[in-house]
Amino acid sequence: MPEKIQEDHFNKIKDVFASESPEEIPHQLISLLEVFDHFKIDIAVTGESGAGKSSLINAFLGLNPDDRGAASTGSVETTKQATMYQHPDLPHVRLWDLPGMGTPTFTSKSYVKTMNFDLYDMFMVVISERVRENNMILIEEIGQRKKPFYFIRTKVDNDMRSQKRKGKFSEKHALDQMRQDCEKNLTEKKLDPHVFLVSAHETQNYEMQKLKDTFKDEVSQLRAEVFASFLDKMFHGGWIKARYATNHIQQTDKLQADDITAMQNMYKRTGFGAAKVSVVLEALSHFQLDVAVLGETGSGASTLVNALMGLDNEVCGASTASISNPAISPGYPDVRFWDVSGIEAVMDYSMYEMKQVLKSYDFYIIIVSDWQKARHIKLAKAVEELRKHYLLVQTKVDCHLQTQKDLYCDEAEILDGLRAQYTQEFQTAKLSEQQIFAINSLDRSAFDFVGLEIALSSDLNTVRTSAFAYYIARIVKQHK
Ligand SMILES: Nc1nc2c(ncn2[C@@H]2O[C@H](COP(=O)(O)OP(=O)(O)OP(=O)(O)O)[C@@H](O)[C@H]2O)c(=O)[nH]1
Ligand SMILES: [Mg+2]
Repeated sequence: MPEKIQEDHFNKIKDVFASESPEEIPHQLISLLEVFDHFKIDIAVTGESGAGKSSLINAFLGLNPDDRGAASTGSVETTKQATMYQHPDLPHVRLWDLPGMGTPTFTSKSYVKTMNFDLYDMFMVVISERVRENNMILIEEIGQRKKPFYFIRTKVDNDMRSQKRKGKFSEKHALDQMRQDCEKNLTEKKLDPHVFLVSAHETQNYEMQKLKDTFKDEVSQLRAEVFASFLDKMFHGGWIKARYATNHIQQTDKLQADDITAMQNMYKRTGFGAAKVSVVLEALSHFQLDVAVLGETGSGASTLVNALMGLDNEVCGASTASISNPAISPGYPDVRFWDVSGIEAVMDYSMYEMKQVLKSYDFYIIIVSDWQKARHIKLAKAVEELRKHYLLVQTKVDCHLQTQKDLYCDEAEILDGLRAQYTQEFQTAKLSEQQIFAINSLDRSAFDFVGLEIALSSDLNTVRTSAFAYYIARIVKQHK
C-alpha cells in the first residue's frame, strides 16, 4: 500500500516526536486535534455603505434574499451591526456581515476602530463601481495587520449594462479594464490579494464560482495557520500577548473555556508550540485514509465503488479500482477506496491471519451477499477485534425484492424483515448494533444509497483523527 503521508511531512513529524515515547503519541495528537476541531475562523465582509456586502454574503452562501436567515439587503443603510453567518458546508467558518463604511452612523474616520478589525482572521473587501479612497483606507488597515484579504468588485452586471449602452462593447475588454483598475491600486500599496469580479444577482456569470472555489481551497490552510499563530502568542509571546490572545479567543468564542484549558495543560506537558502544531496540521491535511470495500466475488463490490465515486456503471471501463489500485474521488478528498472483492479466499484463514490482511485499512464497508454462509459476521468480528469501524451494506436489493415477490408483501415489509433478521444475527454473534444499508448500486437515488453516503462521510470524518494519530505513532516507532 502506498504511504499515507508524503515523505517530507513524515520527516518533519519524526523530528517533532523525536523525544516522545511512541505510546504517548496517539493520546497527545488526539487531544490536540480535538481542540483544533472546535476552532472557529472569522471572516469579515467589509466595504462602503451599499457596496453590496449583504447581497454578496447571500450569494456566496447560496441563500435567496427572501430566505429565512438570509442577510437583509436594501437601497438605504441596512446593516446596522456585525451579524454572523455560518457557512453551510464549512462548519468552522463564520462570515461576518459588517455595517457599511462612510455613513453618519459609521463614519470613515472611526469605522475600523468601531468594527474592531483585530477580531477577524481574514477580510473580503467589497467594492462596486470604482475604487474609492475609503476602500484604500480599508486595505491599508488590513495590510498593517498582516491579515489576508480578497478584493471583490461586485455589481458587475450593472457595469456591463451601462457599458453596453455605449455601443461598441466587448465584455472581455470591459472586465480586463475593471481588473486592471483594481490591481493598479493594490500594487501601489504593495499588496497582492486575489481580485474577483462578481455579481450577486447573476451568480452564474463572472467570477462568483471562482470566488467560492478559491475560498474553499484556501480556508483550511488559513485556519491551521491562524490556530498555530494563536498557540504561538499564548505560549511564546510573553504574558501580555498571551493574555491578549486568550481574551480574543474567549471574546469571539473561537474555543470554549475547557478547550483553552486542555490546550494549556497539553502545552505544559509536551511543550507543543506553534511550529510543531503546524507540522502536525499540515501532515493531517494530506493524510490518506484507506477504506476497504469487502465482498465476495460477484457481490457487487466494484459496482458499489463506482457508484460511490459517482461513476456510471453502464459506461465501459468505469471500474478502475482493485485490491492494488485504489479509487479516488473529489467527493471524498484524501480517501482511497480499495476494492477487495473475492474476500471468500481470505475466509478460510484463521482470525489472526484475517486481521493481518485487514489491519492496514482504516475503515470498512462490508457487503452482505450470502446470509447462509454469514461471512459478513466473521468479517465484522475481525474488524471489531481490530477496534475499527465499518458499515454494513446489502447490495442488489432490487434483485432481492424481485425474488421475494411471491410473498405478496410490500417492499417496506420485506426490507424491514431483512433488517430484523440482520439485527438478530448480530445480537446472537455479540456484535455491536449497526444499521444495514439496503441499496441498488445502479440507482443512486433508490433505497438507502443517499443514507449510506451521508453515514460514510460522517464516519470518515470521525475516524480520520484517530487513524492519523495511531498511524503516526506506528511509523515513528518503526523509525526509532
Ligand atoms: N445589480 C446588482 N445590484 C446589486 C448587487 N449586489 C447588491 N445590489 C443591490 O445594491 C443594493 C445594496 O445592497 P446590500 O447588499 O444591501 O449592500 P450592503 O453593502 O450590505 O449595504 P449596507 O449594509 O447598508 O452597507 C441593494 O439594492 C441590492 O439589491 C449586484 O451584484 N448587482
Ligand atoms: Mg448590508
